[in-house]
Amino acid sequence: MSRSALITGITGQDGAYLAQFLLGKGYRVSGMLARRSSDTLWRLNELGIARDVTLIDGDLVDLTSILRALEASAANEVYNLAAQSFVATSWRQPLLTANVTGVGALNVLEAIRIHDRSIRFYQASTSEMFGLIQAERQDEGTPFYPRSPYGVAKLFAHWSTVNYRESFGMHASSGILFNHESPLRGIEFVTRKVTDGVARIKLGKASELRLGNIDARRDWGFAGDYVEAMWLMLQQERPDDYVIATGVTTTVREMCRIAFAHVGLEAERFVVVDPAFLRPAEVDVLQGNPVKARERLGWSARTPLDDLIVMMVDADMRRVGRE
Ligand code: NAP
Ligand code: G4F
Repeated sequence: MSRSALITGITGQDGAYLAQFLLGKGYRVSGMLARRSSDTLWRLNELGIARDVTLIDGDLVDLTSILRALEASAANEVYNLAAQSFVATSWRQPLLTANVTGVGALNVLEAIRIHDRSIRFYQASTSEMFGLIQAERQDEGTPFYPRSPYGVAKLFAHWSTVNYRESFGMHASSGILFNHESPLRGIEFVTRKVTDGVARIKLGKASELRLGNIDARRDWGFAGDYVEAMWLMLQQERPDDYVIATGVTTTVREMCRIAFAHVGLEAERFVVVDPAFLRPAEVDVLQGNPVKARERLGWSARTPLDDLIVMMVDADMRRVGRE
């Protein structure tokens, strides 16, 4: 019997890669499409899969639209990737973030509980929940301490997932994913902002790159590797929570150096620290411990940061060159 998956957030970075991955496994793939006025299909088009997926109108804050999407897709697996996912925006739109990123996940869980409890559920949890870190390397047992409205909303969604697993016996798993990037990353996130900026400077279309806290450290991996871990979680006999990370932490400053060096430039000559990009509260450092994922799922990150950044700079050189 062919398997069917519903992805909320299919037009986002992870949604596009996950859709491609599941199509490759022979799934029928449906995705929830929130009403937007501009072109949100660019990632699916770039991967060449826009025509291979079924798009269903719906919004995470509208429970009835999720119920309709479950019905229309006949999904056996639901991946809840939709969110207001940009941390900086969450201070400017805290209530929207709480509604979409937090309560939205509960809406999906409720829809599954009402429609068919045997549907397997994946929640896109995040290392932002660790925030002000309580252990040098964060694993599934590390206490949470979110530092943004986004982190708080994700923690609500995370515990809702655990609660529905324990209350209703649902196969609900939570992937605590550390930062993952790709050429399909949104331009507002720091890696893509840097690789796009490098391309513009190299091609003479910009003269500087303004950033915020370049001493922040992140555990960066490749999104294409991480979507496999999502799928693996739903193939396990029992639902559970897993940290997905590389285990390596790097400063924004060093990431910039890698990106500029790839096109023969020195980052220090072009990066300008601009207080406008500092956050009201910062997550200074994240470094995951993905041992459980390696041992139970057989998953580990495959793409080193240098390769990832080179892939992103090359993609942005092509894009900016075409403009
Ligand atoms: P992304 O590129 O920002 O994608 C977010 C998706 O959510 C988009 O498809 C967006 O649709 C959709 N969306 C936003 N509001 C919605 C609403 N009200 N109803 C329905 N859909 C809505 O995020 P991503 O990087 O792919 O991340 C995927 C998920 O993993 C997110 O939940 C994120 O918080 C979480 N996460 C990401 C990372 C990471 O490093 N990337 C790490 C940990 C966790 P439009 O395209 O129409 O805006
Ligand atoms: O790329 P960022 O915006 O990602 P952030 O805040 O870590 O959040 C991302 O990863 C989370 C997983 O931990 C996801 F849950 C979340 O949805 C999102 O995908 O910022 C990374 C770091 C921060 O410390 C930020 O302060 O880079 C620093 N930074 C310095 N200058 C900047 C900038 N970030 C952005 N976006 N823009 C800057 O100019």
